[in-house]
Amino acid sequence: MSTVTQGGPSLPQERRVVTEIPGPKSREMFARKQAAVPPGIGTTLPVFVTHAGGGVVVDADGNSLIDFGSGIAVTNVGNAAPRVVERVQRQVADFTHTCFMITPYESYVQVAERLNEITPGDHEKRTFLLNSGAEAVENAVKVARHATGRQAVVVFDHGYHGRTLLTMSLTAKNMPYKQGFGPFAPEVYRVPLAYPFRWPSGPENCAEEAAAQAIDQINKQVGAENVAAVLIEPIAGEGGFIEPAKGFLPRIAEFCKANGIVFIADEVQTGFARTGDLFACEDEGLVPDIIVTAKGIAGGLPLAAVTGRAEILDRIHVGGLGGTYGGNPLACEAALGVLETIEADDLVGRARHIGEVMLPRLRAIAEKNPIVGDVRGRGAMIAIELVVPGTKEPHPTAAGEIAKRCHAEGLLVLTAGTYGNVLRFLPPLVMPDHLLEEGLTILEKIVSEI
Ligand code: PLZ
Repeated sequence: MSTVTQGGPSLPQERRVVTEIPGPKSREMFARKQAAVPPGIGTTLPVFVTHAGGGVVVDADGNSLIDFGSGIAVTNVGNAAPRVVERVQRQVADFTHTCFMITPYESYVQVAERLNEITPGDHEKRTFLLNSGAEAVENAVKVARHATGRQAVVVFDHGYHGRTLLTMSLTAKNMPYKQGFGPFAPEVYRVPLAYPFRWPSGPENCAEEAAAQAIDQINKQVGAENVAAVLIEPIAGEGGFIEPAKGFLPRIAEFCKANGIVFIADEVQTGFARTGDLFACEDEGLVPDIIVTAKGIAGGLPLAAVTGRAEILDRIHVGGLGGTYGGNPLACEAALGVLETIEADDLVGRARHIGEVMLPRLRAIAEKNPIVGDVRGRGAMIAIELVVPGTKEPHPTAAGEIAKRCHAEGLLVLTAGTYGNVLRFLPPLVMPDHLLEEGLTILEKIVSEI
C-alpha cells in the first residue's frame, strides 16, 4: 500500500518501480475489467491508478510512473492541481448542478468571458460550453452550417475529431475508429495535409504544394460556395503530431476568408499552453472564425467549448444549442482554476522549456539510431516517428515495442499516428526537470536496444 493519502503536486516526484508492471493488484483489477467492460475500450497500460500529481502517476501496487501522457494532453496543469481542487471542493459543497439553460450560474459566464479574451483575435466573440471534444466539434459544424446555409465540411488527411457519428466521419483513420461503424455522415470531404516528413517532393515544397492541392480539390470536387466549414487541427494529434509545413495553415485560412467559409481550428489536443503558446494557432498568427477546445481546459473534469465570432454564433435561434450538462458548475470552477494556474505559474513558458529540453535530446537519439526517422513538435507536444532504418517505411512494431519497454521501466508514453509508428510525449507542464531528463534517459536506452 502506498503511504501517500493525497495526490497532487505534493506526491513524491520520483520514479519508483516496486513490482513488475503491472503488479499483482493491478493484474487482479485488470482481470475484473476484462470481465466487466467490453474489449472495445482498450488499455494502453493496465496499471490501476490511485494517485497522481506533478509529473507522476502512482498505481495500486505502489509504483510511481513518470507521466509522459497527461491522460492524452488533459492534465496540463498537473493532476489534482491545487487551484482546481480548491475550487471544485468548494463548488461540490455549494451545488452540483442546475442546468445552465434552466437556472444559470456565474462560473459558466466567467469561463466564457475568459475564453473570449484569451483565444486568438480581438474581434467580438461568444462561447458556449459542452462536455467533450467530439461534442464541441459537432456543435462548431452545426453552427457553421446554420450561419452559412451551406452543408459541406472539409477536413484533412490524418485528422482526428472524435468518435460520434459526425466526428468519426470527420476523422481520417479507419482502424480502430471507423471500422464496422458506418454508414458515415454525408457532406464530409477530405483533402491533403502538408506533412513535411512524408511529402513526396520534400519538405521545402510541402506547404505550397499541399495547399494548392487542397484548394484545387475543394474548388473542383466540392465547390467553394458549398463549403460551410474547413476544420483542421493546427498540429494533427492522433494522426501523429504532424505540424503542417509553415505557410500551409495561413494559405488555407486565407482561402476560407476569400470564400465565406468558416475556418474552424480544432485545438482540443493543442490548446491551453501545450505547444508553448496558449493556443497553437498563435504560432503563425492565425485567427480562426471558430476555435474548439476541450481536454486541457479543465484539468480532467469533462468540459469543452466552442468560441467564435459573435456574428456567426449570434445567428443561432434561442434553444438551438445546449445540453443537460454542458458547462457543469464543477467543470467551470476547474477551468477557472486551470486558467489561473497557467497564468500564475507561467505554464506557457514551462511548455517552451520542456520543448527546449526534449527536442535536442531526441535529435541526438535520432542521429545515433536510424530507426528514428523524424523528431518534431512544439513545446510539450513532441513526437518521434519510427521507420525501417534507411527508408521512410513506417515501423509500428518498433513504436509498440519501445512503448512496452518504457512502461515496464515506469515511463508512461503513448503511441499515435496514421501508421501507428509514432511515439508521442505529452508531459504535464508542471513536470519537474529531473523527471523529464530521467524519462528521456530511459527512452534513449530503450531506443538504442531496439
Ligand atoms: N479533436 C484534436 O485529439 C480527442 C482521443 C482518444 P473527446 N483525442 C483523444 C480516443 O482514442 O478516443 C480529440 C482530439 C481532437 C477532438 C477530440 C475528441 O475529444 O473529448 O475525446 O470527445
